[in-house]
Amino acid sequence: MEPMSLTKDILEGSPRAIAKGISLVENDHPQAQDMIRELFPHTGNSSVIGVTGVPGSGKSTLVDKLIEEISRDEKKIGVIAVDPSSPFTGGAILGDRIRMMRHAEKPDVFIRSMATRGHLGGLAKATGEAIFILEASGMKYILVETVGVGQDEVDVVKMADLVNVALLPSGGDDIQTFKAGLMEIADIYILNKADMPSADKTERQLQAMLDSGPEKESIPPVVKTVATEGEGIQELYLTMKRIQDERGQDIRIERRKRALSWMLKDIISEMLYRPILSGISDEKFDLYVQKIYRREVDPYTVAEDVIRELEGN
Ligand SMILES: Nc1nc2c(ncn2[C@@H]2O[C@H](COP(=O)(O)OP(=O)(O)OP(=O)(O)O)[C@@H](O)[C@H]2O)c(=O)[nH]1
Ligand SMILES: [Mg+2]
Repeated sequence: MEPMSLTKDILEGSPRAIAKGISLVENDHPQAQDMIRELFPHTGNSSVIGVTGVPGSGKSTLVDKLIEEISRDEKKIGVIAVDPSSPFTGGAILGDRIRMMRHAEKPDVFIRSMATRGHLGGLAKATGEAIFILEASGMKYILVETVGVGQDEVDVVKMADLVNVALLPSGGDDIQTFKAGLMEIADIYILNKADMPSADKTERQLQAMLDSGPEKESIPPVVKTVATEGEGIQELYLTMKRIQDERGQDIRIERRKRALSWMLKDIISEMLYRPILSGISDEKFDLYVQKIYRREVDPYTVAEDVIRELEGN
């Protein structure tokens, strides 16, 4: 079979084709599956860097500055901002997040936002596919920004080879990661907004927390940054490289396999789910919900009925 011309254009690094490919993935377009199939042999060779953290901790500003820093070494950089709030916008987002878009003018930097909602097959699958597209297009570094609230978002960042957790100074006694459940996944802590007066206090709290934390092979380093000024960004980049060098291949392989296993589960459930969902009309579905709501029937019985009916067909 002739490869799709879209696939060929993605492999050649055409930004238009990359954007189109990610749209296919976003919209669960039937063509997406063939495209990913064809791209797949060309994937798996980039460095995928996650940047997560509580809302407003400066993730987008950090990514913006990291693009600048990394592009000194390596020109081809892809960025995926997984955005929980905005519906899919084709990469145009308002406010501070738009700042990093200035890099989108550069021929070898590709930036794209993806909405977290509305993926039939789950967020891990959609993001994983977008990463495949960027890898196949020859991006050597792929940055994935995602807000660290909610299990889905946390799972996405766990697909990265290296996870940065951004924190900001807090006046209070608590460290935000406790709440967000990001403790276990950080390879590097970025204490951003180090220009704020409470930064030193937060740094001490964080260090104390890390020192008293559960036994770990290595305690994640803490890098202080003022992202708006670009302060600490070079150190952050060097720390990322150092960790990746020190670790060797084993951890990377383990992470890659874990990401693939999530994707595979998503893909299997989507393949099972799609015919079932398309087999029920919206009206019928609403009717079921009504019945469940009135306690005429429980949701398990309905689910079994639906599946049995489809199997009968
Ligand atoms: N004072 C100070 N402000 C900063 C710093 N870094 C980012 N900001 C500001 O903090 C605000 C939030 O920054 P973003 O980069 O949008 O944060 P974010 O984590 O991407 O936000 P969400 O994607 O909405 O969760 C913006 O107004 C930035 O200008 C910093 O180092 N110091
Ligand atoms: Mg952001």
